[in-house]
Amino acid sequence: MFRRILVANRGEIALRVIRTCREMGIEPVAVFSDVDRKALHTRMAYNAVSLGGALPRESYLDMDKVIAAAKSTGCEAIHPGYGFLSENAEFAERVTKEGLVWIGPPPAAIRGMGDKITSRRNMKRANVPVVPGLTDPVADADAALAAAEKIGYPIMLKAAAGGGGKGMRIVRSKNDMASAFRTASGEALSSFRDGSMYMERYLDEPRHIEIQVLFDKHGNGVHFGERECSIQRRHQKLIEEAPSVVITPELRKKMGEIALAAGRAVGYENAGTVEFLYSKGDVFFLEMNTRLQVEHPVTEMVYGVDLVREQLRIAYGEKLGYEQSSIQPRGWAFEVRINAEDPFNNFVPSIGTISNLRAPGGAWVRLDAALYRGMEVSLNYDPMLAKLIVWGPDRMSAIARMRRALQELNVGGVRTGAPAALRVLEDERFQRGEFDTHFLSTLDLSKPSEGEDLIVAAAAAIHRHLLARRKALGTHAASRNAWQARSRARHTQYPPHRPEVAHAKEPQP
Ligand code: MV4
Repeated sequence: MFRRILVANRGEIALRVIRTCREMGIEPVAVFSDVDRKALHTRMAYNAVSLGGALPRESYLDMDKVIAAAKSTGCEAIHPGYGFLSENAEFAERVTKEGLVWIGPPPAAIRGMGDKITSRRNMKRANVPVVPGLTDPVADADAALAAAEKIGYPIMLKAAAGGGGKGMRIVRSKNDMASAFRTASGEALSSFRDGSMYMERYLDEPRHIEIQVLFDKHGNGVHFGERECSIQRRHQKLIEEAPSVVITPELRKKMGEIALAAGRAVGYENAGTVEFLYSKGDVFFLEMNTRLQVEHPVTEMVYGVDLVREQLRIAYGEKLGYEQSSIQPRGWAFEVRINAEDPFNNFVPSIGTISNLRAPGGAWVRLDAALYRGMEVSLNYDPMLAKLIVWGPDRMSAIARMRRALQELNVGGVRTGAPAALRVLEDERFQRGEFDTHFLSTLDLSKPSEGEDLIVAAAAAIHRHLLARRKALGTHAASRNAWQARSRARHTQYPPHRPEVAHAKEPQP
């Protein structure tokens, strides 16, 4: 197995990968930007390399810096996490060219699924059911009007270089086509430097369901069932669950086979997710995400698998070593994304300094977070602070556990979207499984309920008290930190010495 790998990411996913590395006896090396100097992932790693710069493009997105950090610390491989460079085929190629192992799919597979027109063509060729529509781009509004006559309204216009909801427009009649085409294509050009558009029939009130797949380097592939991701706002998922209430064992088998066919069509290796739209019992291939996803923990809870461990084993060249027949779901899991935002103020971002964290606990409760007291929550990075994941033997017990865990969770210093998730979980329609991708818009989040107001008020009071206390204890705290730093130096779990590294900077305590 690898001796040392670079984790080219930050926050909760960097910490999550580092944790599995340490459990496998692999030395994880972290990288950090200037604003992440004190971040938890730099402290839990074997070594930490400063990339310099504050913004992602100056640090986590800088291929040269990331590769230099890996080579200068003697890493053998790079795990990209999600986001940043995780679906960048050019970076994957660079990593391999530099003699390092890319812990992810081959660049050709990333490209094959990156362009949505190419992926639709690949899928049709592989007899994978795609949403009814065209597999050729529509050149202009006139071509779109002509094509729409064949497909039938309502239409979904999509950017070929888009994905995740970017560059999409619903067109309900031909009168709207010209302006919709111009706007969508313009947005795609400015966002992706590619204005190519394609067209599908719009599926109303769909559910967003995805299948987790794993392929090793020896032609073996398995799927780990579905994740229900329909509870989302503006294409940002809020609550994910596994399994899905609408997926029968027969449909799970069918979707799993479709997902594996999709991966094979592009020579896939490592972990990936095939996204489907579910509408009235039918499923249609949407797109494939060529990375480990934020919501992978709900699959881990229900199938008892460590997906990062499997990624590392596959990248190292090991065979999966198990058959599809041995993969069976057990119980139910939910994940709630804890974002720094105000759900009662149109989810406006919330910035501030983390003053405290009360983490929920108890059986089958997992908090994937990289928060620490004093952490600055800014607009520089993704607003997701943490992921709260729970398991239960059935859906209602998992819902009860998630509601209890959310009520226990307290993050001081910023507002979070947790109250919105609680509103979803206590909604009887949701509990009956009656929801689709529009569900969140049916909730009245205009104001907190009396109880929620109290929670928000209490959190603000705790925050004020802690800030005042820290100010009063200022001098004492400074000396305590120095003592902690000295004691940590004595008790670090790794050999006391650290390899001299060209530009590694010790993360400040
Ligand atoms: C669709 C669709 C309905 N019909 N395509 C959203 C993100 C990207 N993965 C593709 N998505 C969709 N594509 C057709 N032909 C519905 C979605 C969709 C969605 C659309 C609008 C608002 C929220 C949504 C959430 C999930 C999926």
